[in-house]
Amino acid sequence: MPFFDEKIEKMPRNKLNELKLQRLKKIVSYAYENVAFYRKKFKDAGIEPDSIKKLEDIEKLPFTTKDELRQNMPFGMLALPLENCIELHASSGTTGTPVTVCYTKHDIEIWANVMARCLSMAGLTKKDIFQIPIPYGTFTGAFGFHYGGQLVGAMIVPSGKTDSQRQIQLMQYYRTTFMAGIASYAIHLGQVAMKIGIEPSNLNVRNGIFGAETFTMEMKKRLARMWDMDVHDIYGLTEMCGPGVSADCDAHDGLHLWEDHFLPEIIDPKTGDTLGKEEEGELVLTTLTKEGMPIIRYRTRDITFLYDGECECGRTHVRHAPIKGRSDDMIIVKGTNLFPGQIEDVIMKNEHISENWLMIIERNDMDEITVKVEAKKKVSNEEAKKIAMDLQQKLRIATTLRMNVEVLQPDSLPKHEGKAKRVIDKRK
Ligand code: DLL
Repeated sequence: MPFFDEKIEKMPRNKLNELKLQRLKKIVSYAYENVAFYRKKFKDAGIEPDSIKKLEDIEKLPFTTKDELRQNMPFGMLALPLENCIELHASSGTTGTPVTVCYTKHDIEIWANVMARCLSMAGLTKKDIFQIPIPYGTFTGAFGFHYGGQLVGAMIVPSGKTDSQRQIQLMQYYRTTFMAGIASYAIHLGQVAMKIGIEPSNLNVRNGIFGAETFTMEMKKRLARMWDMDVHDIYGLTEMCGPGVSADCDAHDGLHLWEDHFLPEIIDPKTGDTLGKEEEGELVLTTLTKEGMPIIRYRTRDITFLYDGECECGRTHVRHAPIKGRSDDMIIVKGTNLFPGQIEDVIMKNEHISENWLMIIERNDMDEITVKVEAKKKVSNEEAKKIAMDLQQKLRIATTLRMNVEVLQPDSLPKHEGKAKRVIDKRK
């Protein structure tokens, strides 16, 4: 494999734990000494950096939340004078003030390194023509794939924000073999290709790596079929670096999380208590090597679980299940917890329905959910009714909730070029 750091990726567990502890001690002292926010927070909690003697001592440290980062934006969380940073990126800000992260040269090098690991684990080589149809901007997506792809040595096609039809033309022209991006956008691209008479599976793309939003197993299968390609899942967030925290190998059995740079924990989102292996909860991450903006015990809000055990690829870094959703995406309807992914799973299993869907929740006398889907082909009222009844029944079995289902004609719902918005909660 062209970019495979065997010494790190297959490091025996005891060695990896030693390295993590050594780095944890260092980053906690570094944050304490250089970031006023952490100094105050640790002092308020009665913690000194040398309270960290073993890995479990991390539980003594307070969490960092997105709101706290926001209160200190844009540059209040830096551990170094701004002149030491060479680039910034920001979260999309869909839920409030964007979180800005500043990178030193070293931070960018580490980001490129973990991205290169993810990409080559997914099969990228220097022989690939690697198209990146993600806007290049403050969003971390495009630059992360770009830096990692460069390190692997692939030929990058930085197609960025180019319109969808042209993305397909570029794929045809350059004979793109590998693409990155957001899963729902890759589906959209496939549909655009078909509209202009090109079967996506007849293009040269044989591998894709997607993330930035929850995408279910059924969505992965659809993407794989549509493009006749292998589909990999990549996870990350601006606060850590961007994409590159974890990705799945060819075993497709969970995502390997690069523990030499990010320390994961799973907590109960309600109580903050640490949970054990294979217990589902909120992922909490600590940066172990960040210079510009170290973050200690960051509450990601992403729901997953961790599991050990040897992976057939030989990598030793812990795996996590695909992200189930965000704890703040979890909707409570009629007292039942519901994740949009549960709906998507049912919808994707229905071969008459396209990948674009929308859920609207209203409160009349009671909570009422309406799921709107698009038929793949034009349908009569009779056919639409039949599909709707079938979906309604399956959604009820999967979620225990009764939902209204509307089957619309193709292309009726809004399209998304970035992260898809699936839920409109009118009760708020
Ligand atoms: O979305 C980074 C990224 C770009 C990852 C491209 C992968 C590919 P943010 O905009 O800060 O960064 O959003 C981070 O997106 O906390 C998750 O809720 C969600 N997310 C990211 N990757 C996945 C994934 C980028 N593979 C937030 N599966 C995270 C599910 C994901 N959700």
